[in-house]
Amino acid sequence: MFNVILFGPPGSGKGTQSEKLVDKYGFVHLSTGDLLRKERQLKTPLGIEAQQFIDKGQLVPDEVVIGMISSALDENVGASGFLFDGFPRTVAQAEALDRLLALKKSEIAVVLFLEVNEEELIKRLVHRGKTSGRTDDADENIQRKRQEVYKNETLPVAAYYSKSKKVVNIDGMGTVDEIFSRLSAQIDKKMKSVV
Ligand code: B4P
Repeated sequence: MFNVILFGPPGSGKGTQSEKLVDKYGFVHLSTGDLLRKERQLKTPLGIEAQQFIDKGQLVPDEVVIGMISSALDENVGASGFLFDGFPRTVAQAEALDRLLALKKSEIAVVLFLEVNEEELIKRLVHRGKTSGRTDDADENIQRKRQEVYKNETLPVAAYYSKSKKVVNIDGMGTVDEIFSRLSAQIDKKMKSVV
């Protein structure tokens, strides 16, 4: 299995780039944001609980998202690789993911870190809010809160994977296609080195 984490702050383009990467490489796409929104649409108890956190710009509790990822991994036995999008968002989630993959005799091959400055992030998210209908896109205060949560709780995940030299920084500014080329080049390079 060849497993990739697409990492970066809210609005850095993880969802946008994931779609293109899945098309090109055939990864199984696991987006915790998408999975949580699906639960919400179905009005499951998990979805209703999660929405209270999402609407405040906070992270959903670790045990909830780790449980979701664990089930998704089990549902995709035989996959040739996973693309993790928006997960892990805390060090506890990263440790749990490493344990879950180890049980499947696998690991993370590379963490691609999309770097975008904060003003551009807020601009993108406020723009997305005009059409997305997402409650967490609705106002700039929630956006600022999400960026703060990212710095305090999620950024340490990059330090965690840096210890095993898995992080590759990618310039996340530019057109969608330019950024996609940068990401693809790094995946191709890494795939060659593990074969
Ligand atoms: P997510 O759904 O993961 O979403 P995101 O971080 O907001 O956005 P992403 O980086 O995917 O940006 P996108 O491509 O859309 O999280 C939502 C919430 O769910 C979290 O706040 C949290 O509460 C909860 N959650 C999810 N996972 C969790 C976890 N593991 N643990 C705990 N809680 C969790 O791009 C943004 C916008 O920019 C789009 O409008 C796009 O069109 C635009 N854009 C993209 N690339 C561009 C470019 N190159 N130039 C200009 N615009 C661009």
